[in-house]
Amino acid sequence: MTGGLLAHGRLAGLDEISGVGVDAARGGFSRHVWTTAEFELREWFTARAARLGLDVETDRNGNLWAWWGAPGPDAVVTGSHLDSVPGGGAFDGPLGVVAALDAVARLQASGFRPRRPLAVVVFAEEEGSRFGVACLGSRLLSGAISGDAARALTDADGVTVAEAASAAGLAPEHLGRDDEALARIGLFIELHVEQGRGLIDLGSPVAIASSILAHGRWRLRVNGQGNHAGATGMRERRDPVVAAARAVLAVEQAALATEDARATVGRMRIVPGGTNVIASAVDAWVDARASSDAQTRALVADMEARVQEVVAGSGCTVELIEESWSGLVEFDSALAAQLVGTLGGVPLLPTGAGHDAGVLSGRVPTAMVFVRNPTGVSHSPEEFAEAEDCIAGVEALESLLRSVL
Ligand code: HGY
Ligand code: MN
Ligand code: MN
Repeated sequence: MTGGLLAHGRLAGLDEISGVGVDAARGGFSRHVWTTAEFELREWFTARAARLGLDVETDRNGNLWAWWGAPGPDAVVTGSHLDSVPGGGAFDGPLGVVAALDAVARLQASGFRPRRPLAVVVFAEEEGSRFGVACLGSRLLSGAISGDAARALTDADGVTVAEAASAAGLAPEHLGRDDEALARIGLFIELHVEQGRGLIDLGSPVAIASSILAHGRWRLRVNGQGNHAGATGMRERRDPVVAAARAVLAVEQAALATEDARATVGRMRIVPGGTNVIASAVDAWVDARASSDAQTRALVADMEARVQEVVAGSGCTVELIEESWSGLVEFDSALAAQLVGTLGGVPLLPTGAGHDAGVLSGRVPTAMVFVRNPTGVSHSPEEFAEAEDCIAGVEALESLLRSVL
């Protein structure tokens, strides 16, 4: 049976989508919400689910639901996301969707009859790679972001969420908290590739999640004086790129000074961006995480103070703008213990990565299953999980679903 899930040494579903959203320039995959690649993934999911006899619907926030049985209430929901970071790996998101479909296929093949409805879900814009706010679909669904705030978000080309949602066939005025859809969820279980080295030495291909670091995204807007690269002496400049470079080092220093903290500048925009132009402004996005809400807030305050100092020293000004916030998540410990028991005592594991399961954990019973990542690398084309471990993940998910359905 397990062999039937494999194609070319990986789960067949991952194999089927391996040509979608390939990013020749960056390597890996770029599959951003409501782009050609992501529409193709939605079609693939719909066809795959239909082959299992599931009824697929799109909710008003662009999340996909494939139902086995009449929709909710008290449904068991499993799934993840299909979008990616720019140049991302094959497993972050899709593994949870493919594993969910495979687990349903196995339950069906065994003649299992669920007593509760089951849905496989695909959340929209989990990475926030297009509009900047991670887990946008689950945040909208649960009310963690308002429809108004979401509609106004823009992508790198200035397209708003409202415009993109409309082009995708949604009614943008209906984006927002969806109590009806939320009320159908009795339990959400998200399977995900591990995004660190936490499982490598634990002797188990799978683990159950215990917690997620508090984290958020901030934008540093550094303003200087646009000018001519040849005609402006080195001591006459107020160059925001130089100031931003110093700010990046200050961000690193702040994170190094906080226990178990992480801070990353992974994206910058230079305005206007010309080789012979001293820039007038720079946007630098900071992803900061730490082990409690208070520590993360303190990290950001320390970072801001350090950044202000070095930017002022460069003759520029800086503004810190919070773009999203996700408080510490501690998954329901009784539920986690129950699932650990069902799987025969697998490890409990914290993570530094955010997930739709984290967003939903404040509203519905939620748990996560992690599949071992032999290198710990993620958000990179090198992200990997062994086929046997992915199969073990499917089997674990099947057992968990069987135990709660
Ligand atoms: O950014 C995160 O932690 C997640 O992978 N979206
Ligand atoms: Mn990710
Ligand atoms: Mn993910």
